[in-house]
Amino acid sequence: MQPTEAPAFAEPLHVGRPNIGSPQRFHELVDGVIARRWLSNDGPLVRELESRVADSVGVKHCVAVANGTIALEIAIRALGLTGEVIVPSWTFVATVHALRWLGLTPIFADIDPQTHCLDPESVRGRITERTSGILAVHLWGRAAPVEALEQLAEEHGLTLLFDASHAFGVSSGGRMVGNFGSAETFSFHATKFFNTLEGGAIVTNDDELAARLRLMRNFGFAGEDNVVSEGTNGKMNEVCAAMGLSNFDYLEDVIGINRRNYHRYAAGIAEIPGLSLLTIDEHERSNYQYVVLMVDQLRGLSRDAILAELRRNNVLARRYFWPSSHRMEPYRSLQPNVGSSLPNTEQISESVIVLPTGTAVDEHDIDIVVGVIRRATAL
Ligand code: T4K
Repeated sequence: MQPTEAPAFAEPLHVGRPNIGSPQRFHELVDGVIARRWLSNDGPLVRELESRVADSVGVKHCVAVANGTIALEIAIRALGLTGEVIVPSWTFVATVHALRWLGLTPIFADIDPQTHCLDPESVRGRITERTSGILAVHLWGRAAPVEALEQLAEEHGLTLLFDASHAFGVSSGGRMVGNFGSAETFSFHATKFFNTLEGGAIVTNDDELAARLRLMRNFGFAGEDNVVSEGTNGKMNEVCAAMGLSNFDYLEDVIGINRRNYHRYAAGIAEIPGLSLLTIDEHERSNYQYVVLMVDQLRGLSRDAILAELRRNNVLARRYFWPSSHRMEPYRSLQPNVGSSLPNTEQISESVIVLPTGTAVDEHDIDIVVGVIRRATAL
């Protein structure tokens, strides 16, 4: 495209444009919140949302919280992790920050380049006497290798926690994500396919752990004047729960649109040499919320040149999660040479572009985006 040419889109096309099920239902629910004057702290809408999430995942307990990061922090604390915890660098930095925030040492393991999730063999090689747990991520909503990680954790007496921020509504081996490890955490941030404005949840089948999580979410209060444990403020408020409930009935519609979008992209991208989409296992349930384009730099294509061309055309694609966490502070300074032991992470982080999808994007938009990409690869 010549610099003088008009962009393909007059308005920006975002990755992470929120899906909003029913504004009318949201307003009705918020009216109820105001009328009741119960705005936060275990309110009726939060409880209803918790039971809907738990039912849909088929898990015993759901503890709704203010965001996905505090979900991780509370879960890590409640599980009593200490010392070193093995984690992928190839994730949103919140996963790693949650460990560091609590004074733990993140130990980076490499990923499988086919799935972008932790490679169990790389995890095995990082286990020491200081390791207390594994924090695995179901990246892009594709389940991590849960069986292999569960086996590894059992073999070495480690706690296994999953950051399932991307994987609400996803299954692995026919079981819903939310049922693996000691606990799993979700993010319901505005940019997730299911959002509560800001929000998140911890799910578990462990009764005692669930009780601890509930206490910690609310400063450790077990009654009006009775603090029985350490705690923080992780509470979800009622307006966030109202957004979640008003979106809940549209979950399958949103997934259907994401699925349609994914296949439209896949068909277009398949015709462009050197490009591919991260595949989705169609035998499992998926939320199709991230469309991840892989650029084969070995064929002389430049990820950043394609991205620049997309952006010039108002397609605000993202380089998630570049640079990888180990190349961000404070990890870059603390472990400056760790990159050499993470070859797949290093390679993948240079080749990914995340494309816009969700209810704000239709098939016509996708054809235009694919056209921009095709032209960019020919430049
Ligand atoms: N673990 C993993 C694996 C995660 O991916 C995340 C969060 C977490 C843990 C932590 O969960 P939370 O504490 O966030 O609940 C975003 C989100 O802030 C973050 O939630 C998400 N992952 C991450 C993948 O992406 P940014 O900085 O890229 O988001 P932002 O605000 O730039 O928005 C992205 C795009 O979406 C923009 O181009 C504009 C559009 N947008 C955004 C918002 C907020 C809208 O159109 N409307 C909006 O309201 O991090």
